[in-house]
This record gives sequence, C-alpha cells and structure tokens, in this order.
Amino acid sequence: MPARRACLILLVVLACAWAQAPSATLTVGGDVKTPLTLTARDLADMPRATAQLKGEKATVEYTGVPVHEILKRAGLPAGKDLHGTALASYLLVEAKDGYQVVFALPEVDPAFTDKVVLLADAADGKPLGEGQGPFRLVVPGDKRGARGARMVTRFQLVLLRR
Ligand SMILES: Nc1nc2c(c(=O)[nH]1)N[C@H]1C(S)=C(S)[C@@H](COP(=O)(O)O)O[C@H]1N2
Ligand SMILES: [Mo]
Repeated sequence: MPARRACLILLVVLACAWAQAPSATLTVGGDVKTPLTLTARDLADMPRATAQLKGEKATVEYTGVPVHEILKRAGLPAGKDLHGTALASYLLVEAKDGYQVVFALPEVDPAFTDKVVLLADAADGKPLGEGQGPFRLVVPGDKRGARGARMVTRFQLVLLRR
C-alpha cells in the first residue's frame, strides 16, 4: 500500500530530523584554557543564583548560573589571581541575532563586586521562551537594560596583551 509506505518513510525522516536537531548550547571560547560547550542540562547542574529585575510592569525573578562560575570552569583567573594582563581582557557575549555586549573580567568577579551577572535560563520559574532564551544575561546594577543580552549563544574571551 503506497500511501502507508509513504507515511512510514515520512515518519522515519521526521524522527531522524528530530533526533539530530541540535539543542541550544552556550559555547565558551577564545583566550581560555578550557573551551566549553554547555547544554541547558550542564547549566542546570552548575551552582545557581537568582536576581530580581524590575521591568516596566512587574519585577521578574531570573534564575541561572553566575557568569563567574562559567568563566571559572573555562579556566579563567578570578579573585586574587585576576591581575596583570588578565585585567586587559574582556568577555564578549554574542547572541543569536548578532547582538554583542562586553564585560571586563572584574565586572563579573565576586572578589571585585557584589553584583552577580547571571546567565539566566528561567524567569519566574519557567524556561525562557523564543526571543529571550534559552539563555540570557541579567545585569544587576545596570540602570539600562541594554547589556542584558537575550538569546545568548557564545562567550568569547579576548586577551589584549600577553
Ligand atoms: N539579543 C539581543 N539582546 C538584547 C537586545 C537585542 O537587540 N538583541 N536589546 C537589548 C536592549 S537595548 C534592551 S533595553 C533589553 C530589553 O529586553 P528586556 O526588557 O527583556 O531586558 O534587551 C537587550 N538585549
Ligand atoms: Mo534598550
């Protein structure tokens, strides 16, 4: 029966496409000791924190991984080891739509600041949807929202001097 056969083939094709669809990841590269590719699962298993962000209408509670935890895992210097040429480096955060923002390392280091920049994967307990997620930055203390990059795909470390 050709119709049934065509259906079966279509099902197999769809199943294969589904199985191969790459789930979103955060890649961490550039001048790092240990390049990373982190899945949503990996981020869920890392140390987590929350941050309240005041919007125009309501306050949203974001949950995610502090950026310094991700940089630590990539082998970047932190705390008393963050000195010298490492201070002349920056974190370039890139999003799916080409949006880019940068941070200097002390801006995300808990030895330098109490503000914890988050790579958030949930808002008010729900996964971030299309247009925001699956990962976005939340930048406490910034008076404008512009560095809160949404749809983040990549962290690129750039060391200006060696
Ligand atoms: N990927 C991406 N992120 C982005 C932007 C963008 O154009 N693309 N705009 C920024 C700006 S200018 C603002 S004000 C905030 C607005 O989103 P929010 O209200 O969810 O923080 O997103 C920021 N993050
Ligand atoms: Mo903005």
